[in-house]
Amino acid sequence: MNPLHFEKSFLIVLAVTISSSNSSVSGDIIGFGDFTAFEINVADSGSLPTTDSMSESIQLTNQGFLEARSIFHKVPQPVSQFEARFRYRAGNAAPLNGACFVIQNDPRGADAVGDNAINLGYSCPLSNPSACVINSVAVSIELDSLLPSKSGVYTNGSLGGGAQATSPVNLGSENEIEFLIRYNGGTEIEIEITDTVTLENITNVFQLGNSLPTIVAGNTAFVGFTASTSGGIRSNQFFSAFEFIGEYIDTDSDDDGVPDVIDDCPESATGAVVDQSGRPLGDVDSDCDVDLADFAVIANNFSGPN
Ligand SMILES: [Ca+2]
Ligand SMILES: [Ca+2]
Ligand SMILES: [Ca+2]
Ligand SMILES: [Ca+2]
Repeated sequence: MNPLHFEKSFLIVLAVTISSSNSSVSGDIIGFGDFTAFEINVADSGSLPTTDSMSESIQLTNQGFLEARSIFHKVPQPVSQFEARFRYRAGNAAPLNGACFVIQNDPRGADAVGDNAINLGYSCPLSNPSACVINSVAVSIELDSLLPSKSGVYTNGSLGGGAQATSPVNLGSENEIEFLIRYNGGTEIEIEITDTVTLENITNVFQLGNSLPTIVAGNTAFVGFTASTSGGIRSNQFFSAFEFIGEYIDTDSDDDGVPDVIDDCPESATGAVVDQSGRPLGDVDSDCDVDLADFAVIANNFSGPN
């Protein structure tokens, strides 16, 4: 159990009425183990991913045609702050093949998987919009055969733009590549990538544009990986040495008992009586306060006499 992990006592009360999923937070993930704690999803008809409980590694794509796969831990993990590590190895690196590390609260939960090829098992084409993994943040692994490989950070199942070259590290070199992903709260995420053979190393910082718990709509979320192959030259992709150390912080800026992450009015007036969304009772014009404008709406619509 992570010694940094704590829960505020009010959560025990909130758990009953607002979000029972927030009431329990799992411990850390240290390795894939025997894989029974993970859901493995295959959205193609190719040969199934191969798992090895001895080395705690999984071959998520098998050089099959248009593969789209994912693996997620079955229990949502604390994501207010976290450090994630894993090793990735690609054989037969080719364009339109790749993978993502994903944190998500998609409605499919641990069964979420996106589309194949350029969608990396995370995104989706216009023809298959429900495949996109939403309420999510992804760190991409974008392979190429001639150009430098790339890595970027994306949200809500939308890929494209923003990835940066990982040179001098080549993600498709067939060497074991170690990823270290750090999120300290706030709106930045740091990705450190190391080739464990050449020891070449690069660190990139990406802006999320919002806090990660806000993007994934929760202080807990499913964590795991997606991967794809293309219809052309196709890659093998292996994951191992997965660790996820997360911390759960349920910030409640206005102290109304509704955590910021699900509070429609995170700065409502001190002492205001609020509804389950953290909105003050009587805020009929939905601007998070209760004032004469709200009273005017009521007066205009008053239909008495009682
Ligand atoms: Ca609040
Ligand atoms: Ca509020
Ligand atoms: Ca108002
Ligand atoms: Ca107002």
